[in-house]
Amino acid sequence: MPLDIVIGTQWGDEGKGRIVDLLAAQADLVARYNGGDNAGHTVNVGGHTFRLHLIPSGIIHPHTIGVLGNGMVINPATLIQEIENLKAAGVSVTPERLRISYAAHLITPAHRALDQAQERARGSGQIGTTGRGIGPAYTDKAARHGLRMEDMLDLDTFREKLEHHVHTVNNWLTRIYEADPLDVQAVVREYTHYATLLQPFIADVGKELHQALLLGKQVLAEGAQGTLLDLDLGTYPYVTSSTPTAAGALLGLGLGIVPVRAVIGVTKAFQTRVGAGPFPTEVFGKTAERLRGTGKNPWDEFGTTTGRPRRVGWLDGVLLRYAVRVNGVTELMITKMDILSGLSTLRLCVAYRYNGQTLQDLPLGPAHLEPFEPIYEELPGWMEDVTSVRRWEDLPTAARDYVRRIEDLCGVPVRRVSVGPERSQVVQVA
Ligand code: 2SA
Ligand code: GDP
Ligand code: MG
Repeated sequence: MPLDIVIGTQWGDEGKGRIVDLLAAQADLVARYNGGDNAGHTVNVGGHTFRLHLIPSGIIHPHTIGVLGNGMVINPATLIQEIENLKAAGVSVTPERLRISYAAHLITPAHRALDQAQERARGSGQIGTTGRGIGPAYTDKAARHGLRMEDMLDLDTFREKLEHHVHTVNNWLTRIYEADPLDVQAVVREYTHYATLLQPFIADVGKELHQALLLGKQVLAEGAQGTLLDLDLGTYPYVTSSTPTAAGALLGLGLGIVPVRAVIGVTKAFQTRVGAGPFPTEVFGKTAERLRGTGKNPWDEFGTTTGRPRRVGWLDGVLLRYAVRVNGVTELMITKMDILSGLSTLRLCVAYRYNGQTLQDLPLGPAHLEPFEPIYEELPGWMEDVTSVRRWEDLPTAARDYVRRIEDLCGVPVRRVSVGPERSQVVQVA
């Protein structure tokens, strides 16, 4: 029963989309299990750039089936647009190829308005959410008055539930946040239209995935965001509202504790974060500009969903070890090695200093990182352009040493490194 789980080991945007695309060549089903259209997963194939927010990146391979699990929160407007965009790019997305859990929750314009109003109200304490309604949709789920995909199957009760939901949120928006109310009937009309389009896709995906695994099919679970944004295990409260870590895959797909073959951790060769919250290895000035890029290249460090510039810094080995542990990572994939070309010296955080002590590990998880000062190891960089390298032995020695040092630091092998955004720009580690 081969189930592989791909997760981000940092604060998201590690390049999970491109790695899932790579691994999906061998998968039968590719399944997203958490988050919603806050995610932005980019895949480049033959010069075409796909930016996926909800549909698993594996869908680009014509032989796969894409699954949206019960752990997700789905904005139907984004989903329908994404289906259309994929179709226009020649990727067929039919109800046979895309299966959506009946138990996934819906995001409405009311959730989005509330997310944005709540962020405004936080003032200087903003989380820096994507404004996509993620937090409010998961709040409704936990409060047990959320709307689920299955509600779309009975239009009469769906309309009633929607009316009640938008009325309730309108009350909060106007009374608590002094924001404008939404037009209830406009939302109801819009969402009943979406329901008629999406009904054929709704399924018991947990059952289907279970059956597929029993038949020996290969399932690839695709995490969104990253370990340090996990609601329980991340830099709380500067986190998202879902479970991006590997354990979220089983629950978020409706699977039991089935055997997992590999937990593949995707790690960017440096650190990035979008939104507020602690970031011990953050850098500013020229180095930051160098790592971030200017926005001219599509792979520069700007949000795939919101376009926000990402904060950047050196790779944090302490947080990476933590991510390896809490996910049960069995192997790593390092992305964006090409971005480090041309830096004469690289810094790698191997421990923290706190109160005069050297810490190899986090005493109480990653929520309170502010007082920790990174202890860096300096490694020689490399000047060569590596974007056309395809064999391990052709990478500069300094690049290979950097990868080996990361393996030493976290105790798991690095299987592949990527040297550019295109599907083919990958090197198998010997
Ligand atoms: P939210 O909207 O409630 O999930 O925001 C809470 C925190 O989670 C962060 N978050 C993300 N971080 C990195 N990448 C994400 N996806 C997009 C991308 C982000 C974008 O691929 O670039 O376009 O800005 C993502 N989604 C959520 C968010 O920044 C908050 O810190
Ligand atoms: P995800 O959310 O983890 O899927 O990552 P994003 O798609 O948000 O951000 C990763 C960005 O880096 C995308 O623009 C990718 O096309 C790009 N990318 C991925 N791997 C590489 C790489 O090895 N080199 C370069 N230059 N870009 C890469
Ligand atoms: Mg992303």
